[in-house]
Amino acid sequence: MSSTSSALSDCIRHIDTQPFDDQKPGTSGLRKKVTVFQQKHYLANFVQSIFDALPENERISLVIGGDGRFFNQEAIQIIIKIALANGYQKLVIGQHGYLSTPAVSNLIRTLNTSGGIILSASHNPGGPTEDFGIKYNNHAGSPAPEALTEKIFTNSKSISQYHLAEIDDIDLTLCSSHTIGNCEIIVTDSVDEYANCMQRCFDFSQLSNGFATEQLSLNFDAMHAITGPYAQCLFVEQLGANKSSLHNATPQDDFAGTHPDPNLSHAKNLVAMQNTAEAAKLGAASDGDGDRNMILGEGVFVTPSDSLAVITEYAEVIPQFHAGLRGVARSMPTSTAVDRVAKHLGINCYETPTGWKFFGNLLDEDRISLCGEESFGTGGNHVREKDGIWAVLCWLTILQHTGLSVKEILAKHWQQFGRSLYCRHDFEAIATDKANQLMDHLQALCQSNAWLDIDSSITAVQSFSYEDPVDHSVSSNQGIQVHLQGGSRIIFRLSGTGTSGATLRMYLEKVSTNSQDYNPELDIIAATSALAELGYRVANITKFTGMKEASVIT
Ligand code: VG1
Ligand code: CO
Repeated sequence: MSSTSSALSDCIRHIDTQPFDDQKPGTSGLRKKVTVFQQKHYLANFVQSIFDALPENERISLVIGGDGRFFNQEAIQIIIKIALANGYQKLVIGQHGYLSTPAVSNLIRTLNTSGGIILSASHNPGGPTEDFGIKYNNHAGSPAPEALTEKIFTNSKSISQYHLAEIDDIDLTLCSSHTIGNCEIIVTDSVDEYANCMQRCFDFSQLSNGFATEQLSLNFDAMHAITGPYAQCLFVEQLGANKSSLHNATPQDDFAGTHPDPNLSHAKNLVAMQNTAEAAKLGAASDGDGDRNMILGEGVFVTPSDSLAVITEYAEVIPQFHAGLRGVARSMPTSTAVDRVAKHLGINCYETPTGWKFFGNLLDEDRISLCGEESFGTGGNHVREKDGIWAVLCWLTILQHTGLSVKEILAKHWQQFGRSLYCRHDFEAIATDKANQLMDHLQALCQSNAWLDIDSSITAVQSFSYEDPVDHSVSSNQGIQVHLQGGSRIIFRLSGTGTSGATLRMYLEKVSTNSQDYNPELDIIAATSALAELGYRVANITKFTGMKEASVIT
């Protein structure tokens, strides 16, 4: 416990600055190369623009933490100094500057702070020449809604001054508490509160029993990123999973030079492990900031869309949802597997634009209890972010309750609900003007009937627009949907998280009730190749981008 009694006002400086014109937050905050953030005033401008966008009564207390990537520490010290100069009364910071994204959301909610700042570029690589990011979450713990990010962007274009307290850096290595002027600065354990939250959501004594009796076993890959300490505490120390269950569990500021993206391309070692005799009942991985998850069984991969549908199907065995689900939601490109389960359960299923911020109001209003995205994101009403570790605990609970293997759970699920064969083709590093031309072409297609001539299987081409049922805000141009006979779809949208050029995403969903398609070993790329071929034709991908194939297929 330390206290600095000298008047804070003596340390406050008002620093003149010039606006940067590129601080528009994307799908999940502002993401740029580290070198961009290292420019003089760049981060400070953005942070001041956040604070200026908030009403005074929302500038009281703040949680700050990040995924530990390169520049995390420096950024936190800058944010502390700007927050002090802007009159914040309480700052809560994760020890070593570490907090996973769901842990920030949880701390905001448990400590009832006015908001939080998360430093992360999620699954993007880290290091001096790689990516960094920052985003603001509101008092509900939810990523700032569009109205607020617009305000922040507007401020960033006209900022002329920011305020900063010239104090020594705060030591983040130990949990401690400091008083500076009227502000209390607390350095808190990164895991404790989150672990308490998980205890409230799941039955830990039952799960421990599952590990003790070897009914459960786990291979978890933290991908050298933030979830290592969380996995150590929850899976090993609290649930008794074997220490050897954890892989790459020490956070590193460059993720050991890897791409901390939990999918079949980037978590290859885990996938390989799950295809051997040493496979655990459940294989899982999480991303840079701990909000994504990948679920594997013994020799089987669960698409994130199927994972959402299965968790919905078995929700009542998860203590958090024992009273049943209020409703569920998925982002528009996520497969319709969850819709079929929701229909069966007689609950609402909302379709939102891509990005977790769109689930916030639905969760706050208790219209939904569970939601997810095809991009390896699943989450519940316990926080306002997707939550990787939580999804793993959901699956462990389901495996234990049913006594079935992941493969058997999927087989049963498809038998009852049909299967959405699903994959995503990403076309990366496209020149921005070419990508925009391609999207303009698709927009034009929506306005005309020209798609009628492309293929007889197309039933409609629509630009997705969303009206939030709670605050009635409208978000238009959220992607193009090509609807096909039988409920299949092809979807196009541009990524809003990249840091160079544009990325086109083409999502393919083939809905099948043909039991031959229920083979978990089915080659999904081959099974959806006709859809892919149609997608290339509809969007004229090769003509606009020059690319004959996708950079990555997940
Ligand atoms: C991607 C995903 C989206 C997700 C977002 C943030 O956005 O598609 O579903 O919400 O990343 O996730 P985009 O605009 O690049 O498609 V994370 O784990 O990067 O915070
Ligand atoms: Co993430």
